[in-house]
Amino acid sequence: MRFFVVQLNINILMAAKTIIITGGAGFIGSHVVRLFTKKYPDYQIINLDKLTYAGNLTNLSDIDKLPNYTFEKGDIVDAAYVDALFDKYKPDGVIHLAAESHVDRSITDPMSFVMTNVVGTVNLLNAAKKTWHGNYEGKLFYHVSTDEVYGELHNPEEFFLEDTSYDPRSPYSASKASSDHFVRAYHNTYGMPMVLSNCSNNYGPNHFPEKLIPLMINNIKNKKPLPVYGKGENVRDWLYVIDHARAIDNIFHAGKNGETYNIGGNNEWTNIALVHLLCDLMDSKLGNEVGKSRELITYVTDRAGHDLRYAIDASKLMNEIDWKPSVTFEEGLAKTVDWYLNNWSWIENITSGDYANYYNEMYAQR
Ligand code: NAD
Ligand code: TDX
Repeated sequence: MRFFVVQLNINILMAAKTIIITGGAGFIGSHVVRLFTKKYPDYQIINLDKLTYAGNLTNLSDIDKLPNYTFEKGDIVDAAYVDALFDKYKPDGVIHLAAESHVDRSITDPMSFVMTNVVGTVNLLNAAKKTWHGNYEGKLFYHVSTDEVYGELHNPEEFFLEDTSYDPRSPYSASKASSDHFVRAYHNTYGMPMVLSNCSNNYGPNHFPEKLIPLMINNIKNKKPLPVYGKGENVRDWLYVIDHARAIDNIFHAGKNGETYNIGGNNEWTNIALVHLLCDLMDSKLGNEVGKSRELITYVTDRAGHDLRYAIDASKLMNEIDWKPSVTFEEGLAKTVDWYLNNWSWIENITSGDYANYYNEMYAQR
């Protein structure tokens, strides 16, 4: 019976569809847009992105000529704009990734996180509600969230489960937790069909170089200090970004209405062990003397309110929906380092701000 229901959902959702993917020019969003445009040629994929400092259309330069791909530059905080966009495309599905995503920025500027992550999400929910107008057949609002909403773990035996109580401890995680609550509230109050996933730390190509792994790769290459916060003992559970995109695909098509799914790599590393690994990998790729890059490690003042450990139990997703990571951490990290070294202009353009030119050349005249 359960198999029949899942199969029915897949069939309904595989028919030609229009899907608005928000934040599709960002790190994870660009991998989701690529997967959906290539795997589902019958779907029309609308990428709605404001192109903040973190949005970069060169992430999608290999697929942006596909006939089922459209880019719309816009701000989810602008309710009138969002309403008009939904009216124009009348989407069947929304996959919502747009967000302010960097914890350190949320500490210095919490309000931009409230605006995009909370107000922006509610604007999207309202637009979907108006467009679908109670006719929810074949419709779905997919909200992409984070493991940080669950707070931090101290007991090494403990993992975040879908029913772990929320305990956000940074302005970023508080804004994501709030948006999660709104999505569930719209499901409960208005019957909005939704699924939600909470994923652990992603890594891979196109990761913005303010985040730990690409920042370290960039600094190692440029022989700059490697800033490790505090004692480097904080633990993160790392997942290859393409495996997150695959999980989103499977949950979008086979997830149960109203349900939450945790996504994680079962792959915990202290920050210092990970930085050591990256130093050694980069030294071998760059032909450096063994141990050379470790000399760049510099312990710096800890992040305020730094969460100690995140660790996801993804067994619900693995058991109820067919998904498991496709690469080991060793493979994924080697692919990631190779991608950065082979696409060094990507990181150079970002650090010099040149990537905005791509938008100006490709879209601004249209
Ligand atoms: P990112 O910062 O790389 O990309 C965010 C994208 O959203 C950018 O393209 C940006 O231009 C766009 N955006 C920001 N504000 C906008 C606005 N007001 N209107 C329209 N577009 C806007 O983020 P990411 O790391 O790819 O994360 C994507 C989503 O996944 C976020 O919701 C984040 O909370 C969640 N998430 C991230 C991770 C991770 O490890 N990176 C893990 C779990 C969940
Ligand atoms: O320079 C650094 N030095 C350092 O020690 C940076 C940038 C980070 N760190 C530490 C802080 C964290 O313990 O490394 C760890 C990872 O830091 P980030 O890459 O900033 O990620 P994190 O704070 O764990 O949040 C990430 O995972 C969950 C994403 O940025 C979020 O968007 C996602 O929701």
